Amino acid sequence: GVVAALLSATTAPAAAATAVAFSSVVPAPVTATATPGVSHGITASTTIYAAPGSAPAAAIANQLAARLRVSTGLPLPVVTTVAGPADGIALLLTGAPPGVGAEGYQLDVTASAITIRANQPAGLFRGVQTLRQLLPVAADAATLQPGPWPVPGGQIVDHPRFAHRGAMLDVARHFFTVAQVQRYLDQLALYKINVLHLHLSDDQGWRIAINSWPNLATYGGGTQVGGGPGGYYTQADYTAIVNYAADRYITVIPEIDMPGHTNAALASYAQLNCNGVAPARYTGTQVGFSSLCVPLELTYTFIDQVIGEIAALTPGPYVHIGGDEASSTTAADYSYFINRVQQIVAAHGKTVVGWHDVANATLPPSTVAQFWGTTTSNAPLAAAVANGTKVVMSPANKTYLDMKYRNNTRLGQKWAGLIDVNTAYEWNPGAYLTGAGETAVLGVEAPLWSETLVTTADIEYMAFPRLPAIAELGWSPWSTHNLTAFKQRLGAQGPRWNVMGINYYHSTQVTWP
Ligand code: TNX
Repeated sequence: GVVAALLSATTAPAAAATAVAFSSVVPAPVTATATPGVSHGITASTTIYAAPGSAPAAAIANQLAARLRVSTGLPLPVVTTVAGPADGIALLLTGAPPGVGAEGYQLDVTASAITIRANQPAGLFRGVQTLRQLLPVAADAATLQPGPWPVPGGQIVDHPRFAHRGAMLDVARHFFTVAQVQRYLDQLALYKINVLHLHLSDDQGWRIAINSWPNLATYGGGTQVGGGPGGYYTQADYTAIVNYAADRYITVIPEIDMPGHTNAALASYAQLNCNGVAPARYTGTQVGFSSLCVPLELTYTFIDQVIGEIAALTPGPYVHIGGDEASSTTAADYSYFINRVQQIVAAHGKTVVGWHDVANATLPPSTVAQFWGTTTSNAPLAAAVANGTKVVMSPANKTYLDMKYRNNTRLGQKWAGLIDVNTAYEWNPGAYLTGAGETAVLGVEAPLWSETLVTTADIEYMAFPRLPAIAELGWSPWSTHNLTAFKQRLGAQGPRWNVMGINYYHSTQVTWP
C-alpha cells in the first residue's frame, strides 16, 4: 500500500543527477509511486496549459510561471486554449479522482508531460506546491540558476486528512507589517496550510482600524511589548492580506480576543471601563488582568460594531472571539458574555471560533473550539464535543511555535515545555484528546505568539522546522506517519530554505544535507 509505494519511491534511482527524490515531498502525499528511469525536463520549449475557461486555473498557472521564470530564466508561456494533456505542464479541472475532494489532486509525470488534475482550483494550487518540491532546489532561488530542471517520473494522488490546517500569527504583542505577513503566507502555502489565524488584538495592542472606534488603532495600536511603536493595519491593509492569502487558497480567520486580553481597547476608550477610567497602555507580558465590562450595554454595541466591520472585510466563514484566560471575569459573567458575543457574530453571518475556554459557556454545535491545553483531557470541551462542537487541535506542548526548542533557545517561552521536531511530530491529532476523535477534529493549527519575537528572522526561526511537522499532521494520512521517514524528508527541505533565505533552527534531531 502506501508505505510500500513510499519505500519503492525512496529507493528508485534518481532520474538525473540533480533531480530530487520522488518521495521527498512534505507533507507526505496519500500515495506516491515513482516510475524509475522516467523524468520530464522543464525546458525552453515547455508551455504551461491552464484549464480553458477557468480564471483561477489561469491565475495559478501564471503564479507558477512567474515563480519559475525567476530561477530558470525560461519563457514558460501560459496558454488556456488546450483542454487535454499536452507536452509541458497542464493544470486541468477534469479527470481527477472524485475522492480527492476540493483540495486534492492527481499529479502525473511522464516522459512527455506533467499533468495536474483537480476537481477545484484549490486542488490545482496544492498540486503545484507538490510540483515545486519535485523540482531541483535551485528552482526556488530568487536569482537566475543554470538548471537543468528535471522532474522525476511517477504519479501522486493526494488529498488532505483534515479540512483545517492553520497557522496563527500574534501581531498584537509585536506588530508585523503587511509585507512580513505576506512573506509568512508564502511559506505557509509551501506546506499546504489553508488557514491564517490573525491574533489582531491583545492587552499590548489593537492592530486593525475600526472606523466607528478610531482610537482603537490610533491609540491602542500605538505600542507593543517592550514599548516600541507598535502599528496597525488600515482596512485596506487587512484586505491586502486577505487577498494575498486567497491567491494561495488560504482563508484568514481574524481574532478579536475578549473579554480578557483587552487592555488596549480599554485604554483607548474610558467609557468601555466599568469605572469609567481608561487604564494606561500596557507593554509587559502578563496575562489575565483585563476584562471588558460585562454588565455594561455599551460593551455589546462596541462588539457589534467591531465585529460588523471585520466581518464585512472577511470573506471566510469564521470570526475568532478569543475567550482565553479571562481570569478577571467571574464564571457567571463569562458565560453571559460568551453567549451574547456568539449571537453577535452569528448576526453578522459568521461562525464563531474560540479558544477552548469558551466550552465553559454554552456553545451551539456550530461554534468551533480551539484546544490549547497541555493535557489530553478537558471535561467541558468533551461535553461540548458530545453536543456537536468541532475542535481545532493546538495542544500547547506540541504545536506552540513560540515554545523554545531547548533551554538555551534565545527566543520564546517554555511554560508548555520545550518542543523540538520529535515532540512536534509525534502525536495524532485524531486520537489525542479524550472525547474528541477523528470525526470531531476539524484540523490542527500552529500558533506563534510574539511576546519575544520582533523580526521576520525571529518568526522563521521559530516556525521552521516545526511548522512543516504540524502541516504534515494536518494533511497526511496517519498511515504515512513515520518519524524517521519524516525527518529525512524534512532535512531535504533545508536546502530549499537556504535558497529562499528562510531562517531556521538547525535541529540536531534532523540530518540536514
Ligand atoms: C497563552 S494560548 C496565551 C497567550 C500567550 C501564550 C504564550 C492562549 C490562548 N493564551 O496569551 O501569548 O500563552 O505562549
